[in-house]
Amino acid sequence: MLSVTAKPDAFPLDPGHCALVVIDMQRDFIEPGGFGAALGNDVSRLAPVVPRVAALLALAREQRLTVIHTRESHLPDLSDCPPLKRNKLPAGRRIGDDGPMGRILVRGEPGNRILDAVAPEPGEWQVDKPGKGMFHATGLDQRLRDAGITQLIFAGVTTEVCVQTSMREACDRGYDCLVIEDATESYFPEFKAATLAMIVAQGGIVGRCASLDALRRAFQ
Ligand code: C5J
Repeated sequence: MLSVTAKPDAFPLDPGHCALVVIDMQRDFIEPGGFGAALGNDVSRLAPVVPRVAALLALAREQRLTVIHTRESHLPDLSDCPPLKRNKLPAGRRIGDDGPMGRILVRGEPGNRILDAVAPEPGEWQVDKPGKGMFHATGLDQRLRDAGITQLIFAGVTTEVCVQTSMREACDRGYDCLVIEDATESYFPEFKAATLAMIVAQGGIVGRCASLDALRRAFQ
C-alpha cells in the first residue's frame, strides 16, 4: 500500500485496485462553440487544466492504473435527455441544436470528442453518461466491481458539477475517493475552491484531495 499526502489526511493508495477517472475533457466544455459556451461560460478558463490532466494521465499510464474517461452526452434522438435539462436554454443553444461543433452535447458529434491532448488510449475505458454523475444510466458500478476497483482518483471538468457529482456518487457506493486539485477546473474559481473545501471537510466527508506532485511522490 502506498501513501499519498492529502487533505484531510493521507490517502492509502492500492494501485492494483485503483482507477483514474478523467471527467468530461471534451470539446463541448473546453472549446468555444460548445455546450459550456452555450451556457454562457468563459471556456478559456478551462484551458490551463489540459496539460495538467495530460501529465496526470501520463503518470497513471506509467503506473499501470486503470484509466477511465467519461463524456457527458445524449443519444441523437435525445430520449435520454430530460426536457428540463434541454429547455433551460433558448432555442439555438439547446442540447441537440446545431452548433459550430455539430449538434450540441450529442454523442458522436465533433464537439463530443475528447481533446487530443488527453485522448483515450487503446484499452482505456470510455463511459458516455447522460447525467452529471458517472453512475447514472451507465452500468459503471458493476463494471468497476467486476474489475476489482475499490479506489478512484478524480480529475477533469468541471469541479463543482460533473467531478463533484461523480465523486459523491462514488462515495455513496463505497469507493475510496481522491481528487487531484490541480487536475480539475471550473469556470468559477470560487466554486472550485468551495467544492474542494466541502469534499475534505468533516473528516473527508466525500473523500480526500491531493496535488499531482503529491501523487507523483507516492509512486517514488
Ligand atoms: C457541466 C460538467 N458543467 N461536465 N458538465 O454541465 O461538469
